[in-house]
Amino acid sequence: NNRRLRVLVDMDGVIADFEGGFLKKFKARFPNEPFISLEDRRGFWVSTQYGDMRSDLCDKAISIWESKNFFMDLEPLPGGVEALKEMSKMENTDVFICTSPIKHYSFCPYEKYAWVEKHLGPEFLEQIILTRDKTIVTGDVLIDDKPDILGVEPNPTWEHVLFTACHNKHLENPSQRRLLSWADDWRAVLASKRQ
Ligand code: BVP
Repeated sequence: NNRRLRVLVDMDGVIADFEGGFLKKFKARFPNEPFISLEDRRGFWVSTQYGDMRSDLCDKAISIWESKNFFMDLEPLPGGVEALKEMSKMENTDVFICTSPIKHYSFCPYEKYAWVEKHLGPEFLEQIILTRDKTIVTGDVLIDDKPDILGVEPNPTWEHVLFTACHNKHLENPSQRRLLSWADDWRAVLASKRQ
């Protein structure tokens, strides 16, 4: 089998710490408001869980990631940058960062490019796919922390491997493979797709 392997890797929650960055900036900007600890996070949408706690907290949460420097300031998640650099050097392997920007476009798309250049290097700018619909992107595997990845294509080419995050760790779906972190065996996941 001499076909190249195409790996799609999500950004927020997989290589960049969206949840940690959000909580830190939410507490700093709204020190007198209640917040949800990472331990208590449930559901992919932060805004939904904050809105369920108190309706006005939905817009307050959204204001955090719509602010300048939110995406730029996200810390890399442990091992993510190293894993992407290593897989990009593997033979017959193409790695793309596949990430959905928010619709408030003033800062997010620019800062995602700047983050990749800063943490992965300028050569990785060639590998960025910004899309709100990941189902139309072809690949062998998509490593993503969002449990349900839907779009216009009912049968995406990729296998979605769920990357464990605070909001999805309690979900049980035997038909979905997981990577528990970048310390987990991502090399075996790639190897399984080369068969
Ligand atoms: O740009 C990120 C943050 C944003 O959605 C995008 C998710 O991209 P992927 O990780 O799927 O590539 N986002 C937005 C909201 C609420 C919007 Br209203 C949210 O609660 N969580 C979240 O991640």
